[in-house]
Amino acid sequence: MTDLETSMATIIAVFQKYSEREGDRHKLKKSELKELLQEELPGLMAHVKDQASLDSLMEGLDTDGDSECDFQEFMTFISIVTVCCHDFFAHEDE
Ligand SMILES: [Ca+2]
Ligand SMILES: [Ca+2]
Repeated sequence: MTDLETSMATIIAVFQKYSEREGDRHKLKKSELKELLQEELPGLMAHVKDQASLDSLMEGLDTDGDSECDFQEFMTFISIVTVCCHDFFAHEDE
């Protein structure tokens, strides 16, 4: 596989690793999302210290309002975070 194909497969595998733990196998409930963020995005989570911040992050992600994060919602979140990282590193070169 190419680097990009591997990256896409990795994102899917990471999502499933957490979404399968409890309840709906294809969705992240808040506790699963929290574990994913803490274990896979510790740098980002350093800025999400309290429960209120996590709650508002989860609400922002949950566009269809079912209190779970499905893969589409997860990808939207990953896209935003990745674009922010890209912008950050783009400005570092200036
Ligand atoms: Ca689940
Ligand atoms: Ca949802």
